[in-house]
Amino acid sequence: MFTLHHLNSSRSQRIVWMLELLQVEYDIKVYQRDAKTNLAPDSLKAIHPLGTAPLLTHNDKAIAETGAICEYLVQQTGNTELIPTQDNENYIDVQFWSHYAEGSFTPHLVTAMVLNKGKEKASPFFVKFIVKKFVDAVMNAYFGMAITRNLTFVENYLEGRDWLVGDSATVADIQMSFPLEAMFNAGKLEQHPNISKYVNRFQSEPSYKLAMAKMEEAEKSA
Ligand SMILES: N[C@@H](CCC(=O)N[C@@H](CS)C(=O)NCC(=O)O)C(=O)O
Repeated sequence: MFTLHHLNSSRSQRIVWMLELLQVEYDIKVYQRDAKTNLAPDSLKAIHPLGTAPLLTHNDKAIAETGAICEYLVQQTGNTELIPTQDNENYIDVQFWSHYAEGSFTPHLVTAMVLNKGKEKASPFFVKFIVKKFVDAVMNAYFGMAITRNLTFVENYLEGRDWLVGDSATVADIQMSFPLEAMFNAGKLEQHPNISKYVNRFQSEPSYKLAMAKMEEAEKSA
């Protein structure tokens, strides 16, 4: 039995989708973010020293990092659809999207989110003014451009495609689903019709709906 250590409103929702696609037995242990800091509780550190989500435990082993968890699940189940074998022509593309999601795409979004939170929270007024000037300058000089460049790349790539690689969901889609859905929910994809259609597509997949329902149920009864 696989146990997913899941933090509310977090990347770990992707592993629930992965587990549903694999049709394996699993349970979800829910952890709540601290209401003030929004950080993970210390109890996650008892599972793995990083204390971040997702974490997967199986056979006395604790695994961190979404990409490594996906690799482990595929290795354990022998599934070759979600991550094709190395001799398959789609192998490198699935690897690309999996690494790109966590290595390049999401860090810019997280940095922008943290900077903007700092801008909102800064006080008193004169400090807020300086922080706003600083954050706006950093966003204009780098992060704003980086986010636009990456969104344009994904938008153009999705032209004429239903899935990122091949004809059905793979780990490429699982990895990209969380940051793209977060942007969609924040109303930031109005100028990106291909990405918006893509988000609607994976959200309407039965496996995705079931995963989100199970996750919400687990969160409610935690
Ligand atoms: N690259 C890691 C990122 C892990 C990560 O930062 N998770 C966030 C949740 S979205 C977290 O645990 N944040 C709470 C904290 O840092 O205290 C992965 O994909 O697993």
